[in-house]
Amino acid sequence: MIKSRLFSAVAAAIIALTGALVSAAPAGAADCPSGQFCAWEHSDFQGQRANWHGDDGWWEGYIADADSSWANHGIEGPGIPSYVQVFDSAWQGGDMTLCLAPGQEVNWNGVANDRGDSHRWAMGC
Ligand SMILES: [Ca+2]
Ligand SMILES: [Ca+2]
Repeated sequence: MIKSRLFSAVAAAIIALTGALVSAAPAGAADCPSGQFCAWEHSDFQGQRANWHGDDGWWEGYIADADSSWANHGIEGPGIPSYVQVFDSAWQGGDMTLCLAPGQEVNWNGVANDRGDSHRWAMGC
């Protein structure tokens, strides 16, 4: 009887521990849909988010020149452009302020901060 109660307690502890591990989100993972590029108006993936499947030569007013953190959740595969290049001016003009590798998340970048106006998917940086 005592033995079986002890076993139950150990089993319950293991189940609780496993549950905690499964429910914990990956540290620092930005909330950005799979296959998309996301930009936030504030650092640390805060504030309004913009997200795109494809290229955009003219960002919406709320994110243009307001981008402060970024995440590339693009899909990788043969022949698929999975890097993201961000530009200072519309229609992929001006300086490239930032380039993100597939899966890369940038919670702050002083050079690129509040400068983005357009982006495109590319095969590299
Ligand atoms: Ca900003
Ligand atoms: Ca700009």
